[in-house]
Amino acid sequence: MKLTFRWYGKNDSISLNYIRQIPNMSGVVTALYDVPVGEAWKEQSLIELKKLCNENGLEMEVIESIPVHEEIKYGGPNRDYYIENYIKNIELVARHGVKCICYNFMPVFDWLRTNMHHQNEDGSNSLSYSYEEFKKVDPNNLHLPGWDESYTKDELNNLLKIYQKMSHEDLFNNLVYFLNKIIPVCEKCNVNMAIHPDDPPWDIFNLPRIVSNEQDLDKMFNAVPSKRNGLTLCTGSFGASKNNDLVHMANKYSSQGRVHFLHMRNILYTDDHDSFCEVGHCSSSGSINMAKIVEALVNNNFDGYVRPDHGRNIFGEDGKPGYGLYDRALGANYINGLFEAFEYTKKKGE
Ligand code: DNO
Repeated sequence: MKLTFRWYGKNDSISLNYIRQIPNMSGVVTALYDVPVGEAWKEQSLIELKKLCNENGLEMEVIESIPVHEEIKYGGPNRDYYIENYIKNIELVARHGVKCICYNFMPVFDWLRTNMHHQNEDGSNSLSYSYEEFKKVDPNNLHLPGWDESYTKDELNNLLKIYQKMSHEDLFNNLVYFLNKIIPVCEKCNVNMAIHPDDPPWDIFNLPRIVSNEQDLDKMFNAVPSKRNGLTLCTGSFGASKNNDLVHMANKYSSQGRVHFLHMRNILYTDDHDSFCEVGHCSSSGSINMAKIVEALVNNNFDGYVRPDHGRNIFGEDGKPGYGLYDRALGANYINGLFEAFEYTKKKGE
């Protein structure tokens, strides 16, 4: 595996020099975050970004994300224009050594939480999702921070209206349309596409979601079988649904060579509904057995990228929710420990 760390570019309060000090860190996962969704990226900006990483001893082999324009998702009249731009971006990043692109196909919203600063007993805070709180949220009047992109109220309402007419099947067909155009390009330029699961993995606000569980993944991989069409195995996202068997999924998709990227995050279920709180990365902190997932991946010779996903704010840090330094650094070294132990055991048994 290659250990990486998400870095939000020059505006990130965490310096590359700190990131490189985390043991075994190979590189950062980043993007040109200031380009409007759907537009072609500028080569010069990418070159500068990569130069910054490399000067600090870090690689830039994973992009998270090249966001997918909503017109591609809902099949709007300009989708081919946006797909052409997407292809240009794949070709561009591939020319500069990128091997893996993380993206998602969630309509309108990316990840969703009801509290960005849930107070934990130990004085730390983290992101959480409460079933009760969520019931009170009015999608037409949203004030929930945390998305990579934001809309004006009118834009949001228009988008929500468009999607109300769409079924899961419509959205799925648009995903397949998109993949059929981009995957041949990825094959030519040796780039893996790693779709990020829905977070949380169920429909929200009556919007269809189609990357939530094993059935969804099978359907997508059957429709577009190329191995370039792969997955970001996000333990916290899939894990939020008690119906997802993460160890089975890790085994199955890594044996198929489809896990290109691993996001490691633990959550604690806080009620019998769908509520959860994000916790420290190790298994004893939450509801997910992280060791068994890593064991499954190592047994299937997983050699993709890994990053610690959302951390808590600890040690008095007031970091970007989910993306502070300290807890993710602890998480990174926990990941190092798990992989080292399972890889050692595997080698010994061979
Ligand atoms: C949340 C992230 C997501 C992810 C996108 C990929 O912390 O994992 O925002 O980057 O869904 O497009």
